[in-house]
Amino acid sequence: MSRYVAGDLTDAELILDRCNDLAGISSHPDYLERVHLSPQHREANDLVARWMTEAGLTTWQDAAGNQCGRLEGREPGLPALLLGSHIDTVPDAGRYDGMLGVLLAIQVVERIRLSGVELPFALEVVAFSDEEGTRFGNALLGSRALSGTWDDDWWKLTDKDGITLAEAFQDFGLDPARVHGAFRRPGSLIGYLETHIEQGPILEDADRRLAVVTSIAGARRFAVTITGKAGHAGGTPFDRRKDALVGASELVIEVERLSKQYGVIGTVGRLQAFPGGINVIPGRVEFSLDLRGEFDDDRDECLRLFTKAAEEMCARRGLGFDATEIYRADAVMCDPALKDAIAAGIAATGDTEPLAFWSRAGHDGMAVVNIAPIAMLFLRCRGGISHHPDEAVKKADVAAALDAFEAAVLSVATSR
Ligand code: HGY
Ligand code: MN
Ligand code: MN
Repeated sequence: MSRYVAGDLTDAELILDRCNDLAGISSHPDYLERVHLSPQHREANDLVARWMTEAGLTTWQDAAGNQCGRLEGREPGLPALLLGSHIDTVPDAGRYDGMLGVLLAIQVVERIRLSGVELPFALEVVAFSDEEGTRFGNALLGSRALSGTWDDDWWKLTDKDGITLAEAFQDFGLDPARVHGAFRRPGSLIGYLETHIEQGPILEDADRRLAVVTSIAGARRFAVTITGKAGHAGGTPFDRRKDALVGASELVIEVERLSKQYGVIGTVGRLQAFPGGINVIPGRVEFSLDLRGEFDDDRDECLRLFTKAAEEMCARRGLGFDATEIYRADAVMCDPALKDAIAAGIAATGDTEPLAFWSRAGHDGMAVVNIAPIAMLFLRCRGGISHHPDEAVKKADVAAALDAFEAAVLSVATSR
């Protein structure tokens, strides 16, 4: 079923070289950042489209800026098995988060095309345009358009320069009024498979290459504001201060404490004190809250307790508290039959009892699940490091993931 020959690393080398090519497309000269609807997004889409064409796919960019490609099955017009991942990044990103899954999917489609196998479905590859939500705070914008869960309220979202999502769409050459054209009606896709680095240490700690993903954590993101009163850092006695930063600091510690107590994962990734003078008591603090968990109930209970703690702290310190939700994607289960195909794929590389665990990271499958069953293949990344330039993978693991993913696709075909 698989052409896997230990040491057959040529395809893996090509994928890693292409990850390096994409890593060179950044809005910053000294670190990798490529955000939704940016000139760098355009350049990356064009490069991925070229690779898709070379692999024998017909290509198009959909109405939401996702770069797509298609290889027909044994007859034209069949529903498709969708493969892919995302090509946008976080700030100062690694070069494999998302990109590896897109390039590996292209390589699998080319392998199957060259093998002459005629599948009972078409194969499509998608490079989703905005899984991270780096530019506008809300995430999964490309996959939510594709899966018909777009909300027109998002058009007024703004980036750090005050550009709205609608303006960014138009600047990119897209028509906001046509975004719903990206919607893939149910029935046009038989499923979605994504390969992604684990972005955690479980595989490396277990000395395994690959794993089956059982579910994807549900996440909620908030913009939190603590308001106090700016004042003189010298003349203001402590019993008369309304120090927004000291109050916010209590809450940052509380996020970690509640997370550990409830087995969820809370992170404050961004915090800014205003007015920001070295000799001025901060009158306002804005910080982000990312709260996620395997089970939505645990996450939401943690959120309730965080809010309660915030209100109690603010009453005690004479501060104000506001939390605005900017993103929500609830936990999703992977499809049992597609999980079996992923496990069969991993077995084709010799691992007949693969690890299976939930993804602590979010993925586009959280949106695609609205129109098709989903499954994911994880591969090991060094030290579990991700969302950092030290993100790294082994060539042999990429070779194994490529073979497992190819075998998983073929397994879907034989089970239909
Ligand atoms: O935040 C996440 O888990 C994903 O990397 N966007
Ligand atoms: Mn990521
Ligand atoms: Mn990712």
